[in-house]
Amino acid sequence: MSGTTRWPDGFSEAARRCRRCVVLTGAGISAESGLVTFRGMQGLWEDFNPLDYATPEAFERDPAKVWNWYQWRRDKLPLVEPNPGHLAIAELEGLFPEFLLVTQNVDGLHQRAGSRRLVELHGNIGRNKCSLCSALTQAGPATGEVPPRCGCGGLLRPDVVWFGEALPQEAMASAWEASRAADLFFSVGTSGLVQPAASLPVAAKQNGAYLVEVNPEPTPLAQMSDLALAEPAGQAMPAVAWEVRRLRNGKLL
Ligand code: BJW
Repeated sequence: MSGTTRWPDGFSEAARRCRRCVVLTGAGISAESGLVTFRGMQGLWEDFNPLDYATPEAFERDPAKVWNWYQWRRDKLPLVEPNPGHLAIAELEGLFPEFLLVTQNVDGLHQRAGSRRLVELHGNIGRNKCSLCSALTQAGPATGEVPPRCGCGGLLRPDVVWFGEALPQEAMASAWEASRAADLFFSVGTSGLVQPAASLPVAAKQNGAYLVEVNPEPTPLAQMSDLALAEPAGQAMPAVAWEVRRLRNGKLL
């Protein structure tokens, strides 16, 4: 969709009337910043088995291997920037009376793009968590011991959610509440395969939201979406923000 393309009437109506907007993002939103996604060709899971890197059992078996993998991913973050997709989502936040960005990403790029009303479902790679006392600390530069230890003696791990672990309770509760109440819901750059995040757009749709999916590849969600934009997020989301701004003409209500 570009600024000159005709948007479906259903979208225009939903965007004009919307009071509560939710955007769910996944790794695809950061692809155009140069961060690889998890699934699909050239995804992280092509080269790294998630069972060896993204489970508590993997960390117990070989903490140094898991720590080094996350350190390798952390080291890339200062080298990348938010892209037009992140920036457009940050702009959407100011165009609706109520707005929540629910991200599965751990890369912090939404915050760097200016998003403030957001919850992180899978944690943040910029923090560490003690595997013994659960104390949280900012991740610092590499030190001698791998992984480093907390003051209590426990091994530090990245503060991210691995398979089989519960999602942060407060973030998940906010995400459910906002999704069920949403009248406009965008699912952007996620394969929709990982639960419970994948159920949020379904809950929104079942509760009457107009559902928009943005993903260049087909996903299970496309079938139930009111509008499926098969485009990269860095192209689609600026066009969405442009159209929403035009339709709402600066009005929040
Ligand atoms: C673009 C693009 C562009 C590319 N523009 N788009 C019910 C049924 C079956 C299984 C389960 C179930 N409930 C729970 C489970 C188990 C499991 C699960 O879902 N497994 C399935 C995979 C089968 N879920 C869990 O274990 C979760 N925990 C849980 O449910 O706990 C219950 C519990 C309760 C109480 C006590 C104890 C437990 C935890 C899930 C944690 C996921 N963690 C990861 C790693 C995070 C840390 C890290 O970064 O390393 O999170 S896995 C990985 O997948 C990461 C992502 O956030 C997540 C989702 O992936 P995402 O973002 O969708 O990325 P991709 O790569 O899949 O897709 C990218 C998309 O972008 C593609 O579609 C592209 O086409 C698209 N794209 N370029 C727009 N330019």
